[in-house]
Amino acid sequence: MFNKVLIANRGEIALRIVRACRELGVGSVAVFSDADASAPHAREADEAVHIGASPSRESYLRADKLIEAARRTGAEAIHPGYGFLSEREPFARDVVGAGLVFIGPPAAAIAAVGSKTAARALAATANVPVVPGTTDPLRDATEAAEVAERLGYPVLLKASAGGGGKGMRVVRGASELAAALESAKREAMASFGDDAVYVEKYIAGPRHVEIQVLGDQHGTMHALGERECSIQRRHQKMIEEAPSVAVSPELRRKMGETAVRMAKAAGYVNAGTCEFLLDANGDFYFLEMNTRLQVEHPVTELVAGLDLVQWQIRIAAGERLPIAPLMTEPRGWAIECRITSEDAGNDFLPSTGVISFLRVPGGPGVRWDGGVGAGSEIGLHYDPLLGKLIAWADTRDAAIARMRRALLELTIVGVETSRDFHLRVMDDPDFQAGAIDIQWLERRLPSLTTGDGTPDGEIAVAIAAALLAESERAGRLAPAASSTARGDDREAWRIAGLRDGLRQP
Ligand code: MV4
Repeated sequence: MFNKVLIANRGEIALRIVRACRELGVGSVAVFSDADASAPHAREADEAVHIGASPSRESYLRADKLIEAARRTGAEAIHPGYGFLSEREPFARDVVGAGLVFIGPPAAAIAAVGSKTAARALAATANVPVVPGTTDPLRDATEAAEVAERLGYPVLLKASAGGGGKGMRVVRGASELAAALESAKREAMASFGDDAVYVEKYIAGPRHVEIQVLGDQHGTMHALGERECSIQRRHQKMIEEAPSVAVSPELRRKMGETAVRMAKAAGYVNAGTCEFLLDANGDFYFLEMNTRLQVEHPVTELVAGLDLVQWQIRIAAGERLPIAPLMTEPRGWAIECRITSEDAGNDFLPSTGVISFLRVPGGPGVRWDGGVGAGSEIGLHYDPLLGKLIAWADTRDAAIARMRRALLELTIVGVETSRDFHLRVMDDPDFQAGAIDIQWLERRLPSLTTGDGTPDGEIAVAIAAALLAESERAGRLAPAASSTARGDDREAWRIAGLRDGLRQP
């Protein structure tokens, strides 16, 4: 096992990796930018190295500084987390070139599935179902029309270099095709500097279901069940769960075998994810492979009963996975809500400020993977994820009730957050019935983001009074500085609680 691991990331995922290292008895080295000088991830790690200015390209995206920090501190391996450099083939190669271990797949596996079209072609050779269509770029509108006619409308134009839905166009009939091709090409060129576009049959109203895989360096590869990730907005996932209401044990086995076949074809090692579209008939189609630990990995951990980050580190150190399946059937149900500093009532506008108060939920079956504390300054340098709230219970209904309870306990003062939005989703009849697909959230947004009718001024006064009273009790404020009498203190919390739906009036 390693003596020391450098964590090339920040926020909740850096802290998550620190925790895994500590449980394994492995030392941890955090890195931090100017903006993160007093961030929890840097404080909690055994050591912390300053790597540059606040903008990511001057810090968390600087491969040279990260590798140098590992060398200087004597770390033997680098965990990239997600985002930043985690899926960059050159980074994985440079880490190994510097005599360090990359805690992730081999650079060649990242390359094998890095481009969507390369992954699609590889899938086809591995007998992994892909959406019917082309892989080679369309030469012109005539060829596009021929292929579309053969597939049958509606079809979907996709940018070969694509990602995040850029350069994607639904085409419902021949008359729309030429114009859609032109605009898809234009957008692809503007976004990726490459105007190659190909065409697929359009799958209407599917779910986004992904399979977690885990493989060691000795040829053992396991599937760890699915995650349902259909609740997303503009290609940003907001709520994930495991298992999926749409996946039977039989389908789980089939999708699992398919994902393992795909991963083996890519020469994959470590934790990875195969993304699929699952249609209403139970047919599934490979979309792409993510070659990193994912944000939503905790829901898999809770129903599989294992620690994915610890396994990533153990696999990178050369350990063997058991030959027997790590998970047969998921146990219970897990749901994750991404808590972001975004104002759902205002088109999810990023909100900035200092977190003046943070109450983290607890109790049975509740997990908070956070990256901020009271005093944290939330700016615009990094993505707005403050933390992830994960609830586990025996059944889906009980997990929803538990998530609702935990969301009510979660109190963040100082920035707007997505908490209330998540509460509304938990209370939504469609969500409760599991009747969701990839378009559900955007269809439903108007009713999920309207105000709750409680005057903001009253809430602010109640929370401020309660905070003041808490400070006073903690001795941070002299009683004279607080105008809050004992009785008002309880009253303030009562008003704050009413707004939260914690108590009946
Ligand atoms: C599709 C599709 C329907 N039919 N392909 C969106 C981003 C890219 N990764 C793949 N995407 C889609 N491909 C066919 N043939 C619908 C989507 C899609 C989507 C997929 C997964 C999660 C969210 C989505 C939101 C909109 C569209």
